[in-house]
Order: sequence, then C-alpha cells, then structure tokens
Amino acid sequence: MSEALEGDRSFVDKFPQEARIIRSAFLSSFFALLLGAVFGIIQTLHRTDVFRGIISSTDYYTVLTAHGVFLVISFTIFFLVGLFTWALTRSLDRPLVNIKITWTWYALMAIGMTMTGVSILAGFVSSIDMSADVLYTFYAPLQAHPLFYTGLAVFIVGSWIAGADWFRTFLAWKREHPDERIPLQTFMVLTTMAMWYIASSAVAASVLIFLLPWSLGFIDQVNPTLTRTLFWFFGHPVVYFWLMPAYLLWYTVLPRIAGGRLFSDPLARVVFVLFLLLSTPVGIHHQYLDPGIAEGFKFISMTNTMFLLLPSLLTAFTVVASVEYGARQRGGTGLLGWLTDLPWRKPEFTGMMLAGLMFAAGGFSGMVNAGMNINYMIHNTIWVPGHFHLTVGTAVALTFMAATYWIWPQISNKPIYSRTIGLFQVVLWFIGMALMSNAMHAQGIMGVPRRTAEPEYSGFDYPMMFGGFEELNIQIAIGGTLLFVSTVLFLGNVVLTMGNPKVSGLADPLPPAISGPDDAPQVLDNLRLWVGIALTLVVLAYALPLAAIISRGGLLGSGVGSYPVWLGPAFDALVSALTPIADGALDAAAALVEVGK
Ligand code: HAS
Ligand code: CU1
Repeated sequence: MSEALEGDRSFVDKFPQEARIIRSAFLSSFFALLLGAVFGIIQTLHRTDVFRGIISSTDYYTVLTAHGVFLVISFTIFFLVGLFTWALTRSLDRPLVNIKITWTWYALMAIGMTMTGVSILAGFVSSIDMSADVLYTFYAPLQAHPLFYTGLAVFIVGSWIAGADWFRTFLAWKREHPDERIPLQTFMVLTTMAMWYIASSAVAASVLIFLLPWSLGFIDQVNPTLTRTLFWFFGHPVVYFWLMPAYLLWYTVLPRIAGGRLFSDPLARVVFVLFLLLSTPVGIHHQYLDPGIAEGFKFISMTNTMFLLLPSLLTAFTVVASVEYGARQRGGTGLLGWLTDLPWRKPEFTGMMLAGLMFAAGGFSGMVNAGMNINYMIHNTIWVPGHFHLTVGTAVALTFMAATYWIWPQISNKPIYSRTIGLFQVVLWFIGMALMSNAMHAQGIMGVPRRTAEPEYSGFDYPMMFGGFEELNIQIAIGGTLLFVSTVLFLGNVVLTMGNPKVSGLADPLPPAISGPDDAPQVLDNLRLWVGIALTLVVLAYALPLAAIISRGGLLGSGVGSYPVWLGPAFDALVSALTPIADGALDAAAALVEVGK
C-alpha cells in the first residue's frame, strides 16, 4: 500500500512543489481568518452594546457580509484545497499531474476572492459607488455590485479546476495501480468533490443566469423564491464541504495522534458515500418558513435531513472508538479511565477533540433546526448563529487550527514556534465558544433576532433578570473577545513558526486502519454509481418544487413571462427548425411500420 511507504522523509522533502502550493493555500485561508476575526469582534461588541463607536448601524451589514464571506467561503475553502492537495498527493504517493494547472486554479481562486472582497469592503467608502451588503447568503432581493458575483464565479470555477486536477491525478495513479483499492484519503477527496460539483452547479446557475445579469442591468428583475431555492440547493451541502475536510482529519489523522489507528476504513467510506448521496436533497430545510413552497416538499426535505444525521452519528462512533483504541494501546484501562491516557498536552489532539465535543452539541441544535415545527420557533433568531458557530465555527475552524499544528511542520520542515501557546489557544477557543454559542441559543429561544445591528426594539421588553437578555449579551461579548484573542494567538504562532529555521525528522507517517480497505465491499469504490444515485435523488427532491416555483412566479419573477424576452424568438426559431426534422422522423417511422407489416 502506498499509504505505508512514507518512511522518514517529510511531505515537503518528497513533494516540494505540492508543499509550496499547500502553504500558499493555507496562508490565504489564514489571511481570510484574520479579516473575518476583526469583523467578528467589531460586530459582537456592537450588537451587544458594549461598544458602538467603531461603526455606524448602517455599516453593520457590510461588516456582517465581510465576516461571513471571509470566514465561511474564503477561510474554509482555501484550507480545504490545501488539505485536499496534501491528502491526495500523500495517499497516492505521487505528485500532481501538472503543477501549472494547480497554480492556475489557485490563482483563479485568489483573484476571484480578491474581487469579491474588494466589492464588499468598498461598501465602507461612501465616495466609491460600489457595495455588496448582501450577506453570505447572497440571494435576491438584496443586490450586490457585479464585481461581487463575478469574483464568486471565478472563485468557484477555480475550485472546479482544482477538483479536475485531483481527479486527473487519481486517474493517472489508477493506470499505474489498476488492481488497488482507492486509498482512503483520496476516496474522501473524490467523494467530497463529486458532491461539490453537484451542489455548486445550482449557485453557479443562480449567479450566471440571474444575479449577475440583474446586477449588470441586463434584466429588470428576478424571481426571489427561485434564487433563494437555488442558493439553498447549494447552501446546505456547502456546510458538508466545510465539514468533510474536518472529518478527513478526524478519521485519518486524529487516531494517529491519539497513538492508535482508524477503527474501520469501510465505515469511513460508507460515511463519505452517504454524504455524497444525501447532502443536496435537503436544502429546503432552510426554507420551512418561505411562502411559495408547498408543505409536502418541506416534509420530504425534513425526512431526508433526518437520514442525513446517520453519517455523523456513525462518525461519532468510529472516531471515538479509534481514539479509545489509541488510549488502550498507551496503557489506558477502565470504562472511562482510558480518557486520562490520551495526549491532552498536544494542541493538535486537544483541539480536535474539543472540536468534536462541541460538534456533538452543534449536531443536536441541528436536529432541532431540522424539525419543521420546532424550526418555526428558532428560525431567523440568533439561535441559528449559535448553531453554526458550533458547527462551522468550531467543529471545522478549531479542527483546521489544531491540524495546522500537526501538518505545518511536515509541509515546511519548521517546528511550531510554541506548542504551549497552541494548547492555550485551542482551549481558549473552546471556552470562548461555549460562552458565546450557549448564550446565542438561549437568546434565540427568547426571540432575539439574528442579523440585527441593535436588537433592543423599543416597545418590546426581553427578560432582564439573571439569565436574561442583558446578562446573555455579556456572555456573548466575553466569548467573542476570547475567540478574537485565540485567533490572534493562532495567527501569531503561525507567523513566528514561519521564521523558525528548517530542521529534519518532522515526518509523522499515518498507519493503516485496523479494519482495512480490503474489508470494504468493492462496490463502495464505484463512484459512477454513487454519483448516479445522488443525481437521481436531487432530481426527485427538486424537480417538482422548482417547476412549481417557476410556473407560479416565472423564471424572472411575476409579470415578465416565464422566460426572458430574447428567449421567445430563439424558442420559435428552434421549433421551426426542428419541425421538419420531427416530421421527417415521423414519416420515416410510418414507412418503417408499413415495411414491417
Ligand atoms: Fe446546520 C442552519 C440543520 C450540521 C452550518 N447550519 C445552518 C446554518 C449554517 C449551518 C451556517 O434543518 C445557517 C445558514 C443561514 O445563514 O441561514 N445542520 C442541520 C443538521 C445538521 C447540521 C440536521 N450545519 C451543520 C454543519 C454545519 C452547519 C456540519 C457547518 C459545518 N442547519 C440545519 C437547519 C438549519 C441550519 C435545519 C436552518 C435553520 C434555520 O431555520 O435557519 C447535521 O448534519 C448535524 C449532525 C451532527 C451530529 C453530531 C454527531 C457528533 C459527532 C461528534 C463526535 C465526537 C468526537 C469527540 C470526535 C448528529 C460527530 C469526542 C470527545 C470526547 C472528549 C469523548
Ligand atoms: Cu442545512
């Protein structure tokens, strides 16, 4: 198996060109993290009325858009492309097919994100006629400057080329190893990217067909329900696009750090296949309160969402079992006594474990969100930001930071500047997030709205006693401040690490799973089959709702007809060109029938 052949040479010794691109992707990701953190602390202090002197209320939405886009699109996806490049190259034990293509997609993503970022930040400068205060869920009726949408399109195309780069490299490997099972990390990369192609197609269509032409003035209006639905078609699976790299780390790296091995390779494959199948046909669970979508479609989406809990519940089992195996290898005993035999002093271990622990809580608030009737209580309240700061904001972000302490030395040959600061930083994140997200959930149940600069509406009194609105605001402000400090410590540690001298001997090869790929049924590796089923499920879940939305509201909104004006003549021309062909075919068929008689 190529997975086991790494020896003592670190990743950068073996693949210096790939290591460079991975470092670049990580640094882009960390730069976005810095920007996101700055906007995060500004809005926390503003919202909670601790300090409202930095921005005006109207700038709040520019801050919120910058915070969201830089963190959930830029920080996460740049980290993902770096991590996947590492995982694929490492597990196939071969370089990428053409490093020029690799630099091309990286450049496209960087240029695209810069365009989008500039259009958002321009919103702060009143003398520039450009803004993009549309939040990271950029559907109509909010409208951004064309630069925002163009940048996003370029960024997404970059990510598509990245996927193609990895698929091509895999196919080259397959030709050299026709009889081998797909290495686990590569399997995870490929299934995640297959899911991403399906999911991102809808948002690309929404941007290119509707939002960009609308913002350029080519069309006067769009159908808001349609752009919302296309956004959420993408908007739910994108959360697994953030989560699956974290799962890759939990499955393949965390057991190693714990001193053990992955419990079951086949189960890990099943989990990634389930995500490929089920991530997309559930997006309507973000639209339970939208008018214009029939209850029945919402119910189907809810049912699919409940099935989608399965891969995460399987993950909770497999990852904890693998960590327990590691602890017992290190001499751990007892029902829970083994927990004390784990390497809690390692920031990479403690960070990932705390991320997992918080994800258990985030998963439960996700289950609450997913129930149609309970959702009515928490939708559009600050409960929802509470939920996603546990999931993307901790399960994913804290795992990425923790993993950096393990992976960075291997892609640079430089030891981490301070592992003690690293440990302090990950624990600080956990404490900060426990305070902030718990208080957000509690305020949400009181009805405190999300996405609101000053949530104290006049004439509406929130409970003020202990555990009430004011006290929870203090928890949010303290929590948010701790998170900001934690981010600064993380980034400072990375920068100081880059200044360290190079050393050798930092390789940390990954061991094979206890139950290896040969125990997994061959059909699991049949990606064509799974993509086929995934597409079928998407059609089943979305064909009717989309048809209903378009037939009721028109492609471009009511009163504009069901398709753009220029499509009318084009359609007529197509019909008149096809009619003779169809007539000819009918005549031929009739003749054939005659002959057959
Ligand atoms: Fe969610 C809203 C439902 C997971 C992110 N979600 C959001 C939004 C975001 C987001 C960003 O159904 C807001 C969007 C917006 O701006 O409007 N979500 C779910 C469900 C899950 C779920 C059912 N969400 C995620 C993940 C995210 C994420 C993952 C990011 C990465 N979410 C919803 C719904 C809404 C929603 C509704 C709409 C709400 C509304 O009304 O607006 C599930 O996938 C969760 C399954 C997870 C579990 C947990 C398993 C536990 C594990 C831990 C293992 C432990 C370890 C450590 C390793 C069942 C795997 C052990 C440690 C020791 C010490 C022993
Ligand atoms: Cu969702």
